[in-house]
Amino acid sequence: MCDNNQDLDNDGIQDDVDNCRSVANSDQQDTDQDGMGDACDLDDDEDGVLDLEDNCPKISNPDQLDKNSESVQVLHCIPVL
Ligand SMILES: [Ca+2]
Ligand SMILES: [Ca+2]
Ligand SMILES: [Ca+2]
Ligand SMILES: [Ca+2]
Repeated sequence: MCDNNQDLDNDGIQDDVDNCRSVANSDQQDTDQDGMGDACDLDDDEDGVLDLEDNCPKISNPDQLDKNSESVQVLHCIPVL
């Protein structure tokens, strides 16, 4: 792939290797490694629950069981209110 020096979001990562071309995310963090950076991935952990509703946006927990810390789930993540 040619080096086109294009960087739409000015995060220092060129568009052809940027996993979020229109959102600045210089760390390129991609929790679920699906090729879409966390900054523009609506579901960072790929558990099917969108980040906005996911009580553990970076931990795959489709059952969302530890929401009130009363369940036996041992995920220990802080619920997102
Ligand atoms: Ca960029
Ligand atoms: Ca991702
Ligand atoms: Ca999720
Ligand atoms: Ca989750």
